[in-house]
Order: sequence, then C-alpha cells, then structure tokens
Amino acid sequence: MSVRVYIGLGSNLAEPAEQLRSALDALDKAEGTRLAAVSGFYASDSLLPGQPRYTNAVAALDTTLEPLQLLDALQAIENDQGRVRQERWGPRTLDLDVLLFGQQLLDSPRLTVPHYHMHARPFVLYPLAELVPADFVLADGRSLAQLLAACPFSGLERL
Ligand code: A4P
Ligand code: MG
Repeated sequence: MSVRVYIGLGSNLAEPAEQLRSALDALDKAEGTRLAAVSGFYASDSLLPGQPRYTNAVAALDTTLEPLQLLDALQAIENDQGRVRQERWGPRTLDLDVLLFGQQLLDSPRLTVPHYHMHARPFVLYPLAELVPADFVLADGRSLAQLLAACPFSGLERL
C-alpha cells in the first residue's frame, strides 16, 4: 500500500532547472516510488544574502518506502548529483526535503515532518498549492489556505 508524499526540491548551483529535472527523473526511478505530479518551477532570491538565486519546485510521489528509507533515497540522489555538504544552509546543487508524508507526524533526529520551515516559505507553499485541493489540511491541522494567507507570493517568479 502506497502513501502520497510531497518533496520540496531546490537548487542554486550548476544549472538549477537541470538539477531539478534530473532529480525528478531519479525520484521516479527510486525503488518503491513513483512520481505522481510536479509543480511549476519557481525562481526566488536566496534566504541568505550573497548566494545565487534558487530554483524550487514540489513533487508528489507515491511510495511504499518507510519515511527513513525515503530520506535515504533522497540523500542518495543529492549525493549522486554532486552535492558537497559544506556548512548548513550553504549553496547547493540539490536539496531534497520531505515536506509531507501522508498524514503522518514525525519527529526524530533525522526527520521532522511536516518540514519545520515549510509554513513560512513561499517557494514551498505556492508550488504545493498547485498539487493539492483548495481545502487541503496538513497532518498538524493547519490548512494550506491559512498558511498561504500568511505568506505573500512576493519575490517568487514562476518560470
Ligand atoms: N531532516 C530533518 N527533517 C527533514 C525533512 N523533513 N526533510 C534532517 C529532509 N531532511 C530532514 O539537512 C540536514 C538534516 O535535516 C538532514 O541530515 C536530515 O536528517 P540538509 O539537507 O543536510 O541541510 P540543509 O538543507 O542545509 O538544511 P535545511 O534546514 O534543509 O536547509 P533549508 O531550510 O532547505 O535552507 N532560498 C530559496 N529561495 N530557496 C531555497 O530552497 N533553501 C535554503 C536552505 C536557504 N535559502 C533558500 C532555499
Ligand atoms: Mg535539506
């Protein structure tokens, strides 16, 4: 039995849109996992000054993997695409975050779901909104409409 999960993709190095396309292909090929839908791609300034602009998107997957197995698969794809883990929040060729895992609430050292920063990030919320019904509610009870209302679209450019 598979679970619908949402993955946030981001890149700000080495042809970001190409990085996202390769990652989507790899996600579709990952064991037990099928790519169900992809949002548009969005460009925005980095949250940290002095870094290149990011390209972001959100993907819907159906997976039979357990949450930590999925995280392993995401980290393997990040590593395959040449991400060198420097300082946290450094520029990266590819960042894959588990935003939502079905209706599960997870809080372990390796994995917190819903993702702890998603509620404040337009480059996550607006692409996610393309993939879910208007009345979508997160596992923690917050409605996407409420989060969008508190998170202006400003600064996002749909590519
Ligand atoms: N981890 C815990 N929960 C999760 C989860 N839900 N999904 C742990 C993925 N990983 C999760 O991640 C650090 C550790 O978080 C992992 O080992 C995992 O066990 P990381 O990917 O190595 O570190 P990071 O990406 O540097 O940290 P983080 O917090 O993911 O950074 P952010 O928040 O992604 O910030 N500006 C724009 N416009 N667009 C962006 O995408 N991204 C960042 C990076 C800054 N500015 C940005 C963007
Ligand atoms: Mg990350």
